[in-house]
Amino acid sequence: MDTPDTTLHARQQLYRDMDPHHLTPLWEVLHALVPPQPRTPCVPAHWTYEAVRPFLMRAGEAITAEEAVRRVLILENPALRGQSAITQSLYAGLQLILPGEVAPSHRHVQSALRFIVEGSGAYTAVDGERTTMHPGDFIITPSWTFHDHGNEGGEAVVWLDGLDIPMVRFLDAGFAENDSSRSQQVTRKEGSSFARYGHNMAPVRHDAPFGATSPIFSYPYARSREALEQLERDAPIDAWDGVKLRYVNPLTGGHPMPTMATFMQKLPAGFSGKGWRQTDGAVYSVVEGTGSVDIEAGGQRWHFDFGPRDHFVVPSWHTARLASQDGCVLFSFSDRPVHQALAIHREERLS
Ligand code: 1HN
Repeated sequence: MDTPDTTLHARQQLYRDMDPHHLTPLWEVLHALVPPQPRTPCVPAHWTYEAVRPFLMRAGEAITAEEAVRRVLILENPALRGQSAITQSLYAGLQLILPGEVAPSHRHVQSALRFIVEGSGAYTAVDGERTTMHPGDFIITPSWTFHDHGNEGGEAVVWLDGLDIPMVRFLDAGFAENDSSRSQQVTRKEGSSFARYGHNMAPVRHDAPFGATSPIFSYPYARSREALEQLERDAPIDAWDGVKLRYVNPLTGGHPMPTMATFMQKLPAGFSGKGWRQTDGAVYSVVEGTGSVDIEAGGQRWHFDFGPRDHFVVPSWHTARLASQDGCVLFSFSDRPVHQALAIHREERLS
C-alpha cells in the first residue's frame, strides 16, 4: 500500500489541479472564515463638518439636485473605498439641497433615514405627505415608498442619509424605479401621521401602513431633546451611555425600520464614560456640544475630538468610550435590528 503523500508539494499540486473545477480547500481558510471574534475590515473614522462643508457647497455649484437626482457626498469608510459603505452593512452620506431645488421622486427597496444636520425649510415627501425638516429631526423613508425632497425656504439644507444599501446588495434584493411625476402629489396634510401615531395613541382600526417600518415619518428633535433633558435632571446617568434612548416604531415597540436602529443620547457635562463594544457598528452625528471618543481594537487606538455636525463611525466589536467636558447630544444609527432578528447581537460593557 502506498503511503499517502502529505507534503506541501503534493497539497499545492492538488490545489492547482482542482482550481479549474472551482474547488478550494476549506482547511486553508477555515480560521479566517470562522474567526474567534469579529474582525471587521472597517476602521474608525471621523469627518469634521469643517472639512466636509466646503466640499458640499462646491458640489452645490458643480451640479444641481435635479441633475444629480440626489446631491450627496458619500462618507466612505477609509478601509472600504469604492464600496459606498461606511460599515460592511451601512451606507452614509451628506445630502445638500439648495433653496428652490427639487430632488425628484423615486422609490427603492433600500430603507433610508435622514438626520437633519444644518438648515430649515426643506421638506421630504413620503407617500403623499410632506414633512418640513429642522436640525436634529429624524425622518424615515420606508422601503419601496415614493419620496422626493424640495427646498422652499431660503437657506441651504444638509442632512445625513443612512441607508441599508450594502445589506440589500449583499442579498441581491434591490429594486428601484422613478415616479411618473417629479414631485409627488400631496394627499395628506403635514403632521397627519404624527397626529395619528406620535402621541402614544393609534387609530382605533389601525393598520401598519408601511409594514415593518414605523408609520411616523418624522421624529422631531424638540421632543427627543426634551426627554433626554428631563432624564438627565431626574434619573440616574448610565455610566456607559450617559442618557440614551432608542427611537421606536409605536405600533410594535421595536426599531423604526427593519434594518436600522436609531438612537439619541445626551452626555452630561463632565461625563467620562466606561468602555463598551457591540457587534453592530454604529454611525454617529453630533447634534450639539463637544466631546471625544476613544476607540480601541486589536492593539490599535483612535481618539477623535468632535464638535457639532461632525460624523464618526465605531466599527463592530471595537471598544469605545465617550466623554464630554461641556455636555453634548449625539444621534446614532446601526444595523442592530438585523443582528437581533438573527439572534447574533452581542454587547459587552467593561466595568
Ligand atoms: C436616495 O434615494 C436618497 O432619497 C439618498 O435622498 C441617498 C443613495 C443611494 C441610493 C438612493 C434620497 C441615496 C439614495
